[in-house]
Amino acid sequence: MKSMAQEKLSSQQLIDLEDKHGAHNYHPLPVVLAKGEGVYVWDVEGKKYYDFLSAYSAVNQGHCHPKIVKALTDQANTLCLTSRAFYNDVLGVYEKYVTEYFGFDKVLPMNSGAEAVETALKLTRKWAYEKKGIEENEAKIIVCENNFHGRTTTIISFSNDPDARKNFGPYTPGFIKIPYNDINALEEALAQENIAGFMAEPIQGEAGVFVPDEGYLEEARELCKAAGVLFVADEVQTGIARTGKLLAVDHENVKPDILILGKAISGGVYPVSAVFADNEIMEVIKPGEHGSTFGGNPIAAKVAIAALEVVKDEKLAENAQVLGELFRFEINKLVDECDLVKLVRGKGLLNAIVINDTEDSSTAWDICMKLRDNGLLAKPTHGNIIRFAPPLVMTKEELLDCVSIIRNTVLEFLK
Ligand code: IF1
Repeated sequence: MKSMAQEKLSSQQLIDLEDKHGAHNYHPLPVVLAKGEGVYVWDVEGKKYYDFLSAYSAVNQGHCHPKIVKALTDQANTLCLTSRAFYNDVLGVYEKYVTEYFGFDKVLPMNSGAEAVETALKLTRKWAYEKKGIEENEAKIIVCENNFHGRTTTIISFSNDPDARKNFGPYTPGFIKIPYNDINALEEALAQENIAGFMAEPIQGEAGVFVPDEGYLEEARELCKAAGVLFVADEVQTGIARTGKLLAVDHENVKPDILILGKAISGGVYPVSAVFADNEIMEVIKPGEHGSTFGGNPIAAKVAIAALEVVKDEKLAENAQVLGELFRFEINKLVDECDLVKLVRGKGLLNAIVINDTEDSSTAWDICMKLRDNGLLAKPTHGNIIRFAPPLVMTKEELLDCVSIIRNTVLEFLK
C-alpha cells in the first residue's frame, strides 16, 4: 500500500490537503505546480504555463537555474550550516563579493526580506542614538502610506493595510507616515525632531506598482542628506535587475545610506536577504547585538554568489529594460482597444495593469483565472490591479506570446 506521500495525488487532492492541514493565510489561484524551468511552470496534471509572477520577483533568474541549483547542491554536500559561533570558508568570500557588487563597505546577512527590513530599522535607530545623538527611545522613522515591507509586528505597525494590521496590536511606536511620491510631505516630516531615517520602496510593489515621479528618489536623498537623516531603500522586490537596472535607485544614480535586498538575490532557490551600509553606519552594531541562526550560512552564500553572477552574465537588467518597454508598448495598444484595461504602468519587467472596475469587484481575479486556463499565471495585487512580473530570462518571442495570451484573454472576457 503506497503512502499518500508516494502515490501521485491530483491537484484537487493536494488543494484539500493544504486546506485541511495548513493555515489559511493565503488565497492562492487554484493551480497546483509541480515543476519549474526558466519562464515555465507545469501543474500536477502536466499543463504548462508561463510564470508571470516569478514568486513575487524572487525568481528573476528563471526557475531552477542550473548554475544556481548546482551551487546549492555542491555546498549542501559539503557544509550546510555552522552558525556564526564559528567562522567558515564561505562567508567572508561572499561578503567581499556582494559588498563590491553593490558598492558598500559592509553587509549584514539575514534570511527573509522582513528580517532584513527589521535589521535596517534597528540599525537606523541605533545609529540615531549613538552617532546623531537623538535621545534614547525617541527616534522616529518616516515611512510611506500604502507601503509593504513585510509581515512582522513592527513592520505592520506602520502599515495602513487593514488586512495586514488589524488585531495584531499593540503596535510598535516611532514611525511617521507620509504620502508616497510627495516631496513636500517628506520635507515637512524631516523638519520634525528626532528623525532617524526615511524608508521607502523605490517603486511601491504591493500597492500596485506605483512608479514615483522622475527625480523623486534623488530629491528624497538630497533632503535626507541635508537633514542628517538616513535614506533606507527597500529593494527586496525592485532590486536584482527587476526594473531594468541592477537596483531601482540606479535609474536616478541614487546611493541609499542603507540598502535592503532579498528575494532574487538568491534567484528564489534559497531564502537569502541582506542589509548593506558603509562603515560609519554599520559599525554601530557590536558582537552579540544582532544575528540569526541561518543568516549568511554557507549554502545561502554560495547560492547568492551564483545568482548574482547569472544577473551579470546573462545581462538580465538590460533584458528587463528592453522587454519592459516592449511589454508596455504592446499592452498600451490593448488599453486603446478596450475599456476593460484602464492603464499599464511599471519599469523594466515590474508592471501592472489597472482593470476598469471597482476595487472590490472580482474582475481582476476572474481575468487571472482565464489567464490560467490560457496558460499564463498572474495574480491581482489589490482589487482591480494585476501585477505582471515574468522571470528576466524571458526572450522577446516568449514575451510577445504572453502579450497575445493577455490580449486574447481580455478580449475573450469582454464577449
Ligand atoms: C506576502 C509583493 C507583498 C516586499 C518588500 C519586504 C518584503 C516584501 C518591498 C518582505 C515581500 C512578498 C511577501 C508576500 C507577497 C509579496 C508581496 F509585493 F511582493 F507582492 F506581499 F507585498 N519588502 N513581498 O515586497 O520580504 O519577508 O516576504 O521575504 O507576504 O504575501 P519577505
